[in-house]
Amino acid sequence: KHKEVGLKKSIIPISQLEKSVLFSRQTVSLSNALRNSDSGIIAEHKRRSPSKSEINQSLNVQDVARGYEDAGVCGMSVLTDGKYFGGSLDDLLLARAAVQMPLLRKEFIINEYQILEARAHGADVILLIAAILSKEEIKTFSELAKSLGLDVLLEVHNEAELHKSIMPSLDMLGVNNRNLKTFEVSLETSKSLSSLIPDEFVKVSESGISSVEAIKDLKPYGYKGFLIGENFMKTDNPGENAKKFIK
Ligand code: IGP
Repeated sequence: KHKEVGLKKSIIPISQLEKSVLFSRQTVSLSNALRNSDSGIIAEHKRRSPSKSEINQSLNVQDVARGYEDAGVCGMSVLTDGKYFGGSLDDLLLARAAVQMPLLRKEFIINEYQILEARAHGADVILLIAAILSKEEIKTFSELAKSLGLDVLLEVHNEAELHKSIMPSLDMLGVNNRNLKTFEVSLETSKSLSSLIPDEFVKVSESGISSVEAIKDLKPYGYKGFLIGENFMKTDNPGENAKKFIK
């Protein structure tokens, strides 16, 4: 049944999304997995990006997903944006069919429909990006996600975005180390914002993490999650690479 959903490129009516098999599947919490993990790795499937163009076009998303799960990561992030990252909702469906671990729909979410769509394509988590949303949107979208059993990861780049965003309907706060305007990465961003994030949220450091040392460096700042894409995906075997980050 979910095959139909994935293959249909036109907009699927909400009533259809809600009837899909995956829509009523029991979700798995990424924030809980991170709380109970020492490694805290969230591994991403990313074929290309605006900052790097080609990363890896030759891998099969289901092989990547199985490799990550076998390595013991806490969850997987699947880019569904086509324009900038070469991903699709089919990638999410395929990953869902291959693994049990929590899956994050990595997308520029700007409306409620995309959240229902995420649920119907097997996501457990959505990403909300503070830089492109108002406080009211963050509230409406995160509350909808919670009502659907999804975890919410809210992404910030600076203090102003963090202040705007903190609210009880979020599970995880992600600090993106990549400056979206210059594409420069600095782990200092995670370090400087960490003390401003209340303890009830799971802290996630995103982007530009390329070594076990970087993670060791970030842990004392309270980070429990580490989102890694390029470093894993640029190799022939992302799962093998992820293993090196997990004890
Ligand atoms: C992964 P990296 O540097 O390990 O490939 O980064 C992830 O953090 C990055 O892809 C990302 C992203 C985003 C992509 C973070 N926030 C928002 C698209 C949209």
